[in-house]
Amino acid sequence: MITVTSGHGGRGGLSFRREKFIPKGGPDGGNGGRGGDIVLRASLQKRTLYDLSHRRSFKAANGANGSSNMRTGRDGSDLVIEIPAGTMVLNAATGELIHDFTQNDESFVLLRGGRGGKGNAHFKTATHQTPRFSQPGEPSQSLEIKLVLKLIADVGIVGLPNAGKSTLLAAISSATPKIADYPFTTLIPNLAAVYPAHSEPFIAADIPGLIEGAHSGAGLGIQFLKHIERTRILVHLIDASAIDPADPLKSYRTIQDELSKFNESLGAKPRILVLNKMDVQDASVQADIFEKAVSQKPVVRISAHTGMGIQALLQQLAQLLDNDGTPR
Ligand SMILES: Nc1nc2c(ncn2[C@@H]2O[C@H](COP(=O)(O)OP(=O)(O)OP(=O)(O)O)[C@@H](O)[C@H]2O)c(=O)[nH]1
Ligand SMILES: [Mg+2]
Repeated sequence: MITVTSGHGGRGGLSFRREKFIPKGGPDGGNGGRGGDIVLRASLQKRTLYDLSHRRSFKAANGANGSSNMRTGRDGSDLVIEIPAGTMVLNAATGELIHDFTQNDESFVLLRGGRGGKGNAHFKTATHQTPRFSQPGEPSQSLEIKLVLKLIADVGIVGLPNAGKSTLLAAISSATPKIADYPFTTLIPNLAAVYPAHSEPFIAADIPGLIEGAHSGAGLGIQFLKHIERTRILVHLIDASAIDPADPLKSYRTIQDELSKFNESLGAKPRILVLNKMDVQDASVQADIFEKAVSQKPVVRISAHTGMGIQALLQQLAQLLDNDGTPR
């Protein structure tokens, strides 16, 4: 839980002109400055809420008071708190959802700073030449919030059963998921940290195999589509050795359809198409046929088994996460 507080407005100035030869100068108190806002901003540079876990409170600057000579007080600067896209902001007291950050660079003003008070110059009228009062600034506001990261992983590995998803996870991390040559080996998502050579580490999730009708509950069902929703980008893994030359896009379409039928944003999630099992004889022939038929580019070829193409895939993933890591 974090407490955030906006800045209060500065008080209006209370002052009268005092100059030689002008014995009765008019009121010249300037207005107070505006208090700073509390702004939350979804940033690509943030992948976890870890930094925020060390601090319990955040406060924006107050507006400065107005002063003599019609000087307006300085505005308090806004406090911008950076969070990862995919963060939900909840009211800690009521549990109510205040804002759901779905886009990078999205900003949301959580609390407005108080307006500055008017200086006494503002209150001068024809009948009231010497106002001996000024307005206080608006007070600051405080709120207790809870930040929840909806994402379970940066990269979700999806595909038909047996495509080699768990083998890929094992190849890119130190995880040791169960791997077997029958479908539905993986029953719950496996998560693991991946450390690419020259970029930020990320979390990958090996999602249980999807089959046709998953969006309406077939196979291991809808639960896993929900997991996929909580990843930033996807690796769509296809077993190249199983591509049917007569209908090369069949398995690709099956997964693609399931994702879009579950919901539109899932269908539109950034993804990399990966052909696996390139070590198998004739896989490259099938891969060529597939690549000709599919419009989505690029298509990365790997063998999770031998490690072929894995480094190139990791670089592509790191790049996509850096450039387009939108959660939906
Ligand atoms: N030849 C070859 N076999 C592979 C490769 N990757 C995976 N396999 C084999 O394919 C089979 C399925 O691999 P898994 O990693 O369990 O597949 P999965 O996609 O996790 O399957 P589910 O969890 O059942 O959805 C296993 O027998 C693996 O050894 C590869 O690059 N080349
Ligand atoms: Mg598996």
